[in-house]
Order: sequence, then C-alpha cells, then structure tokens
Amino acid sequence: MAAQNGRSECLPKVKFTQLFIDGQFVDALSGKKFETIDPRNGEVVAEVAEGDKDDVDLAVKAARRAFDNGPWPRFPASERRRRMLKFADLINQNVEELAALDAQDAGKIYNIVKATEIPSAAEKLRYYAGAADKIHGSTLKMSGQLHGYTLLEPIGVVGLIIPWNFPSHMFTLKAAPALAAGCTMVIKPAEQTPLSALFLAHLSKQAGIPDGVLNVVTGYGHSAGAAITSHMDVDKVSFTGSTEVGRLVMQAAAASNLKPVSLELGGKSPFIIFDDVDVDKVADISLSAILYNKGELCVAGSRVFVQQGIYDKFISTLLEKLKSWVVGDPFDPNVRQGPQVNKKQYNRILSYIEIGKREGATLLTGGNPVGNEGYYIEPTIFTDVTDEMTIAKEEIFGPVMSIMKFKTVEEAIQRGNATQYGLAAGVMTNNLDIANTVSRSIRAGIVWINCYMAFNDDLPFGGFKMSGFGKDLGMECLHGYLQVKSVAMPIYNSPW
Ligand code: TXE
Repeated sequence: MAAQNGRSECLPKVKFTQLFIDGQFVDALSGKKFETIDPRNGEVVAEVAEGDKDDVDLAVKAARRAFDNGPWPRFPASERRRRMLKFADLINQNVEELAALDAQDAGKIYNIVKATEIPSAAEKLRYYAGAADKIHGSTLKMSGQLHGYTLLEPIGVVGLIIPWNFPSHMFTLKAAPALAAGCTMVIKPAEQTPLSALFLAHLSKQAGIPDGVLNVVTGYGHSAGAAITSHMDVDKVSFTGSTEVGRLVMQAAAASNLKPVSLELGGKSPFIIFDDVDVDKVADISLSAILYNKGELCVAGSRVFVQQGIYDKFISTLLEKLKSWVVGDPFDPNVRQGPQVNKKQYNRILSYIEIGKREGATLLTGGNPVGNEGYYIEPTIFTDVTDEMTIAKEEIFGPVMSIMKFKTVEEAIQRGNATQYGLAAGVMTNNLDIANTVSRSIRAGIVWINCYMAFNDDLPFGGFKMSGFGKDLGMECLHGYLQVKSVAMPIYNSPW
C-alpha cells in the first residue's frame, strides 16, 4: 500500500453555486453561503448558497404551482419520457465534468465515477422514462351493481434528501422515478457535496424539464432538510442518510402533515464466506465490499464471517492483495482509494479504530492516517472481533473490516442476523443448499450470492429493520411516487 501524489489536471471549473428554484439560479434569501471543501487537502472548492426554511418555502411553492397548474403531470407520458431521455443524454455528454465535481467534492475515484456512476445515473432516467407511459391502474368487477377501477396518480410535491457518498447517482436515483410519475420536487443534496446537484439542475433545464418541476436547495440538514420534512405542502419525502436523522424525518413528517416517507438508512452488513469457495476470488470481492468508495457505502460488507477451514488462508490472501492497494489522490489513475469525505467522517473512523483496539480486537493491518494532508486512512482489518464489540455493531462508514471465525451454517445465520440493521448481505459458497438456506434466513433487503454490490435498476433496493423501509429502484420505487385512487359508479340493470 502506498500513498501517491495525484495529478489534478481533471479538476473541474465550478459553474453553479446558487440555489435552483423555479428554473432560475438564485442566491439564498438570507444571502448566506457555505464552503464546500476538497477532502484531498482541506481547501475550499467553492462557496455555495446556503438555503434555509424561507428558500425551501419558495421552492415548495414553485413545485406546487408546477404540479397544480403546470404541464409536467398533464403531459402525455410519452412527452415526459422524451424529456427524461434528453436529460439522460445530456448527463452522458457531460460525464467528465460531473465525475470531476463528485471526485473533488467527495474524494471519489475520478475514473470509476466517470466509467460507472455517472453513466449509471443517466441510466436511471432511461429506465424510468421507459416506465412513464406504462403506469396504469386496474378495472375491477365488483360485487353488487357497481363498476370500479383504480387510477394511479402522482403523489404531488416530493422532497428528496440525498447523502454525500454518491452525489450524482443518488440525485437521479431519486429524481427519475418521481419525474416519471409526474411529480414535482425539491431536492436537497448533502452540504458536503452540493456541486454536481446544481450542475444536474442546469442540465434538467436544458433537457426541457419545465420550470418549477425540479428545484434544488443546497444547505444544511438541520435547516433546509428539516424545513422540507416538516413542510405542510410537501406530499412525500424520500430520504437516504443516517438512522439517527431517519428518526427525525419520521418525527417531522408525523408532526406536520403525515406525509409518507421512505428511508434508506445505515447498515452493518454480513459477508459470509463458506469453506468451499475459491479463496482468491472471494478475497477480491470482500475487499471491494468494504473498500469501494473508501468504505463510505451503506451496503459495506463490514462484518466478514469466515468458516474455520479457510480462515488462515483467507487472511493471508487479503494481506497479500493489500500490498498493491494504493491510497491517494482520486484523480490519479493508479489510486484505488481516495480521502474520506470530510474531517468529521475521518475523525469518526479513526475513533472507531481506537475503540476496536481498546475493546480487544486484533489490528491485523492499517489503522493509521495516510500522508500529511487531506483525510486519507489506510485500509484497516481487525480480527478476533466478537459480536458484542462496538466495531461489530455500529456503522463505521470507512475502510474498516471486522473478521470473525465461524463453524456451522446455523451459527453464520444467527450471528449474521445479530444486528439492528438489515440492509444487505453476501453469502459466498458453491453449495446451492447453503446459498438458498442463508439467503432466505438473513433478514436484509438484498442478499448477494457469490457477488457483492450487484445493483440493477430493475432490482428494488432498501432495508429491513433499522436500515429503513420503502424501496429505491425498480417498479416498487415508482409506485412510491403514485397514489391509488378508486373510482366507482353504479351499473343499472346489469345482467351479471
Ligand atoms: O448523515 P446525515 P451524516 C451514515 C453513516 C455516516 C453517518 C453520518 O454512518 O457516518 O450516517 O453521516 C440531511 N432533517 N450515512 O451526518 O446527517 C443532510 O443534510 C432533514 C449512511 O452526513 O443523515 C444530508 O443531505 N435532513 C447513508 C442527509 O440528510 C437532514 C449516507 C444525510 O445526512 C437533517 C450518509 C434533518 N434534521 C450517511 N439532518 C447511507 N444510507 O448511504 C441532516 N439531514
């Protein structure tokens, strides 16, 4: 593992720093701004408008007008589809700029974001554009002298609150189904990563999304975010973030207009490896499961359960592979792992590493900051971790793997489920019986067999237990932006 000084010729020029309300870039009413920081060095990238309650109110009013009187929900669905497809094309045409904004704002690996996350963000729009004209209710043959049918109507003005770990990707993941359904929206990106959201807002206008349909209010969670969740005229909130804030979102929704919410929250996902696997291959999968996006990943495979027969071999294989793992500037093509998103997250991860040592886990490798500037942390592996230790229970959201040894299938299931979370799980085995037994027994919203982080636009994603409820992706998600209206009329003299 080596730290590298990166090349920064791909650094973006920041073009948009104001709120995007009713199709215009505007300053916050208060005139306030906040700084967004480059995690490679702690320097200021840009000053961005700090929206708060009053700005959210303006944005909600614009979205309400666009919903109640504007063309978007009234367009033939094929017109919504056409404009969403144009939006997707514009994202592809601006892939380098978007990738550079996310790499600099969030410390993400530029080449990976460019090759996968931005194209995938565009695909979300295409997937849901294809669904826009396939939204329909059902006709019901009712008992008695009644004819009935259901209409699926857009739920209205939606608030979309997104985190900092996948800024562009999360933006379309939430906006695309809402757009397809005919909703209008106020999007609040995370304060750590506001830049790509504003660029995407600009592209949405170029694509012909009418004014007021898609508004972006940058600002802090406790002010702008809370104003969305407690707003009386927001009809639904979709939130991705911490479990702690997920609770506040529900409370605010309950205390205001009882808006429905969907919550995608934290995780402590088990990654279970049985004796019969190809250790080399599974070691690679397990490393990406915890180190992709420097562990700032809600589905991170952070609790690795290894069956006793391959335990020693697995550990030595991991250590061997980490020798060529490069931590450094995310714009450097040789680098595998960039800096943590900000100082707070960096300190939080280092403090969990200290807790792990203090509680008696063995620090097998890593555990230290890398370099003299920025928020880089070594890939870190603990062994001899027990289920009761803090590092086995709490979400660290960093490059820290905890390894536990197990003997039987039953033990793996019981310990895999011994968590308050239920977002994701991995089971690595060539035994179909074990794969089926474990995947059916683990209480998590998604289970990957012999792979990890295998996402697809068609595959609903969302947690069980304290990882939240409601789905992103798939048709389940689209239905979260629709409400069912039942219509009934009498039939006189029906022969049936
Ligand atoms: O999250 P927050 P933070 C987890 C992860 C991480 C921890 C803390 O464990 O270490 O959360 O991260 C907005 N009302 N995840 O503090 O605060 C906020 O502005 C409304 C997992 O950054 O939950 C941002 O837009 N909104 C997660 C978003 O919520 C509020 C990804 C997420 O920020 C708000 C991120 C409020 N009162 C962190 N307070 C995942 N599931 O992927 C904040 N926000």
